Amino acid sequence: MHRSFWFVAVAAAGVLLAGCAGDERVTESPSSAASTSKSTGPQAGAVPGKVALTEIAEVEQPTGMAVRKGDPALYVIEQPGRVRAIRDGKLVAEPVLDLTSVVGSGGERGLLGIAFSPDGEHLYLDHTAKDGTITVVEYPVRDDGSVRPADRRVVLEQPHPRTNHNGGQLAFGKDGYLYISLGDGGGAGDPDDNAQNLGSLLGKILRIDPRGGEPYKVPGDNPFVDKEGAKPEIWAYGLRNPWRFSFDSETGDLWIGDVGQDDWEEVDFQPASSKGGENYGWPLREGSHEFRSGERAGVVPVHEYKLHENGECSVIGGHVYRGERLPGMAGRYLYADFCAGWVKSFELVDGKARGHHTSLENLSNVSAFGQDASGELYVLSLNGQIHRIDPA
Ligand SMILES: [Ca+2]
Repeated sequence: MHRSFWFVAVAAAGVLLAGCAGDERVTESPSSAASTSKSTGPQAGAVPGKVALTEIAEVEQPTGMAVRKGDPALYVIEQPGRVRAIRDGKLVAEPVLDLTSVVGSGGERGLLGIAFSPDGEHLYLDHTAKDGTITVVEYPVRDDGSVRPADRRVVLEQPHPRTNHNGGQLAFGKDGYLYISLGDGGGAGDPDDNAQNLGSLLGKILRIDPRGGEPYKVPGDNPFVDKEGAKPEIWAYGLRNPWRFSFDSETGDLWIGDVGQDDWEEVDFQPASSKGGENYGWPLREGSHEFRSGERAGVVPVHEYKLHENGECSVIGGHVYRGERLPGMAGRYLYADFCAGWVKSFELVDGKARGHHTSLENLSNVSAFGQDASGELYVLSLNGQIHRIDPA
């Protein structure tokens, strides 16, 4: 059985999967390991505590969320190509931007990523064009949060030969640069050998200064700027489909959920002190396991899990919790599985994932997480709902 992409469940279902059975979105008890550690506040060993979901909006196929400096709205993207705003707890009826005429959507394609510049003055979107080309665009944002469609500036275009593995995450690091994830070109097993090829942008995370030049500037301290034949935009490589990645809003550490092939889903970690250039192994390794014969160099994931054991199909990378309302979650990394419908978390202790805990089950098609300015987290379901994670 070939499993090559994460929207497969939706594609197989024809439209979107129906909601989960009932509303049993309650937590399990904390794991015994966590329970036995006395809570000492938001440090190692804290008990995650029970959580509940509060639905804040319903949109069409949400794939990402972002917030803007000085603006209390939550901005959500819809896979078919719209940017929506949630203001004062209400979904604004008129889209901020409607790109449905230029976005190629369906399966794994669509409007896939959103980020605002740290000063809040520019909006960045990652979408596939009608012909599948991965496209990163920029719009100036006016003070009221509105954007003009005519102000579109194309920052990056990368032809993509197949429909699956587009990556699509955008995020600014604490260094002020824009990081962009791209999948390996699709198919299965990286047939074009892109992920290990430094001459291709596919299967990579890029790092650029989008305002430093036209169409952008490559930071001079990127890891491969002086390497002959390498694309200087590359920050990290050896990735299959880094669908969601995030920066820890406190430490600046980078967390990557890289969707696996047939056996292993993985979470990769890169400390904020990294100078870039990490090889995350694909397709030589899937997770920490050999996939294709060859040198097994590179960085192994801090966490991996086996596919299909409980219906798992694709990891959905999340965030390190830095909010206030769930003190037991402080410093824990939350992530999900698209098909299995759970949200789990762990903490990183001496480079190892510890204190694994399941917070939520029976969610439907988790596509992404969101994080607001206070550090509170949201779960997005591809069938429409946007939930905030609250104390139970
Ligand atoms: Ca890997």
